[in-house]
Amino acid sequence: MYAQMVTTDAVKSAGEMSPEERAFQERIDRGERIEPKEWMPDAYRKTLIRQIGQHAHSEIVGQLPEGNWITRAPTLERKAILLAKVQDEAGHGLYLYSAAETLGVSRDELLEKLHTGRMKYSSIFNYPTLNWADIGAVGWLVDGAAIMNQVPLQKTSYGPYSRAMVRICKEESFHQRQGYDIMMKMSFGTPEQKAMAQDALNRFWYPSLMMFGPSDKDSVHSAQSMAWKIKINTNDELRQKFVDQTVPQAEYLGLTVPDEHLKWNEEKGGYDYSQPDWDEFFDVLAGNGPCNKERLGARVKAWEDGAWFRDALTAHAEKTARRRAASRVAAE
Ligand code: FAQ
Repeated sequence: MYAQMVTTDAVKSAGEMSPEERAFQERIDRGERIEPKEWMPDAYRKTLIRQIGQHAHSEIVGQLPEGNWITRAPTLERKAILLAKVQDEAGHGLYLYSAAETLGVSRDELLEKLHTGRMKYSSIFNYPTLNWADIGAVGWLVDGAAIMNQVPLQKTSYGPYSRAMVRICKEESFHQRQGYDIMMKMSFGTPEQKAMAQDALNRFWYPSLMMFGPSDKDSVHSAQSMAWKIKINTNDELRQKFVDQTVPQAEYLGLTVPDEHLKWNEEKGGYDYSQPDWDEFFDVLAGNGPCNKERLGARVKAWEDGAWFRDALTAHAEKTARRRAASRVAAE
């Protein structure tokens, strides 16, 4: 089973809805934002927790493949840029965990689910970054795919999520540009550098296409999530837009997209392209990608290593509260 049992695939018709559900759906249809303390169907809340939580996890797990390259960036300037980007990802995780918390779930609960494999993070981060060109490819393709997915989410129906997305999207576009800048440097550099850039594109192309999720016919959540405007576009619509945007960028770099069937289709006004290997995608989701164990292991270790710090903060807060209470009693 590759999806969580949050039943969202059967969209209720207006006749099947309770009066509360109908009023809620009408608010969504009018384009109103739903705010934390307002009534919402339980499945809407659960779907948001699932999506926002998974998104938050992706941001913090996504720090790992890039963080690995901070010490090995080729120049001081590249190091400073990469450091800023990796810090931004931590910030995105924090905004998103905070948005999820407004739905009544704690950050600790979400992290516990991540650590025990009950929540997912984006499949892309289970692929390794083997050399510096991969850092370019991650910025260009992975952040590029993330922006394609997230710009529409600025209009998502849940207020805290849509507001978090506004800032995240601004930062993601800096991330995408820094990645493309690395790819330009390498593609217009020595033949060896260009070969590294091509190799990175070859390895990251299909995993980037997988970021948008399974094809529409296999997407279990799309129909209900779109009715609730938790998702604005289908997985295939966004994947197509990403391909159409990225192919000319690859051409500018003089690189070849690793797809022999890639062809401009005048009629549809977009490229025809090959699907990724969906068996590989489901296998990565099942925990069998090249880096799943390493990534999850690193997150669990970070959590365990931080236990003393969380304990110290709690002990300090308790001690301060006790002192305050004692001085209040003494003053009375
Ligand atoms: N990886 O029915 P659908 C980033 C799961 S942020 C893993 O189509 P849905 C920034 C899906 O969760 C990247 N799992 O599901 C960055 C569901 O399983 P569940 C993350 C995937 O929710 C850059 C099942 O398959 N972005 O990269 C994936 O309608 C560089 C059925 O699929 C977001 O999370 C996948 N690729 O659509 C950071 C954006 N695809 O949950 C650092 C918000 C599908 O029932 C460095 N999320 N699944 O167990 C979304 O837009 C949606 O959740 C989708 C999936 C489009 C990802």
